[in-house]
Amino acid sequence: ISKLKSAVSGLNQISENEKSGFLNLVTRYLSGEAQHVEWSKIQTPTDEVVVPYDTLTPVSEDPAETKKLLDKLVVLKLNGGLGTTMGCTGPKSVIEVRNGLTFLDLIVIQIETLNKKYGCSVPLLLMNSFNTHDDTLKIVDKYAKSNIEIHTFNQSQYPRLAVDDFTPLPCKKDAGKDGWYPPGHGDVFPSLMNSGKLEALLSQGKEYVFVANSDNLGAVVDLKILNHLVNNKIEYCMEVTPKTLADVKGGTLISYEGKVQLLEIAQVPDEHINEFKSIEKFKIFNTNNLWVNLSAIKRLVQADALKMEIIPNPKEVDGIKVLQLETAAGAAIRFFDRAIGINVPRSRFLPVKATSDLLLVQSDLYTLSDGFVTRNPARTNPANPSIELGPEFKKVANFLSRFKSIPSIIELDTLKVTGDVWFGSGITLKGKVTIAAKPGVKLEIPDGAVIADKEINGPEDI
Ligand code: UPG
Repeated sequence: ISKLKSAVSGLNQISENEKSGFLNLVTRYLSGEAQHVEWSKIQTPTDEVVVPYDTLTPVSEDPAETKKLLDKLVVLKLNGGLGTTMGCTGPKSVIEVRNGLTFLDLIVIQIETLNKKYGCSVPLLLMNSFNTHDDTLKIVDKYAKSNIEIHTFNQSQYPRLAVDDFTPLPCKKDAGKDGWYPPGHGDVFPSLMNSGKLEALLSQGKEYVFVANSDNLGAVVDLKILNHLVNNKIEYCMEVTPKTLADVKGGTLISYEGKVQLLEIAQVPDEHINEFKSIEKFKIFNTNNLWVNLSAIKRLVQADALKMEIIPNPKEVDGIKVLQLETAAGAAIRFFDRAIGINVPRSRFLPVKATSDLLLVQSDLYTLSDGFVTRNPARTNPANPSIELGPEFKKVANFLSRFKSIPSIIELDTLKVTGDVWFGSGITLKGKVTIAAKPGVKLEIPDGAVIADKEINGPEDI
């Protein structure tokens, strides 16, 4: 650590706060401080700890009361991540989701609508990383005339560590941006404080921050939740939702030694992995929609009390094995007083992680109004279709070029597409559909085709 300390002191690209935050994280990691979970002590949280959404008290119909409530709120979107997994350069939030509007456009329109409706002034905060800062600022400029205050701040920038000798990569070689990393969204708490934003918000009378992933289209302000938190003086609330077999990796909430706690798959002993993944014992998972009291954040950051589990993330830069240590915002739940989960409807979790999710939200399964994406009631099946697209569709640009228009999927159950497949316009897909082009052969689905419960391997099958 002392060797590392002197190496880090020479890194003049980062602040003193960043240097000490980084050294603390590495020290904690090296000390092997891990949060071991004793399996037999895990208890299923009661309805008092994970409150069912339907039991929340309805909010007052008086718009003046609603305005009072909203005046306490600030919305923060986690915007440090890039769109690389969807084949895009730049921040993920600038990917166009629907009708030419990006994640960021939709977020701004939603808050503008809220502010107009209730005559309030909920500000939007964007937590950027050094990876997303410049591009985001260019885009935020275009909202200068909107009725919302948009603030941006940067999360920490930490050096990647060379695995062989634990030297910060930027001390070893000039790897440019690749020498550094943003240390996960758990960094939101110290960064909010170190940027001065936390103090500024508190002095404006703000009390709660609603934190969410910028790619979750379902993460909109919910008055019933905010009202519940204010009335019950809740310091931290995590929105969880019933787990389906597709969500086996997400963290779950448990009661442990009298406290509510996030349990991640990485903390689960091997012999219990299947139990963890099953949807019988662990029925809920973290949406990463988090509501946190601002004064409580200040108290805990000042006391250096937020010691979330460290997630080691190994990578390789120019053939050098490196390690980056990260933390997650959801893991902070156990440090707050009066922390709860709220079990929300699935509609509050609509993430876009891959182009198959884009297909869902661009289709007739959803409609868009005032920035809000709403599910089409014409679909009777409560579950969304399961969609699997081959690697030809992985990048957004390729995905878009392969569909003349997005097919109607209201009655679709499953879709699996492999090979060089191209979709015409006005296509309808129903039931279970598999489309598999033969290797090296282009397969075009003609305009207006209606495909129901079929496997298509060539034009003769359509
Ligand atoms: N992000 C940052 N800074 C970072 C890392 C991520 O701002 O250093 C942002 C990122 O841009 C995105 C959000 O944080 O908006 C979430 O990041 P991501 O890597 O997509 O997290 P996930 O793997 O999706 O996991 C989070 C929670 C998990 C939860 C899941 C729901 O950790 O518990 O189940 O979100 O999608």
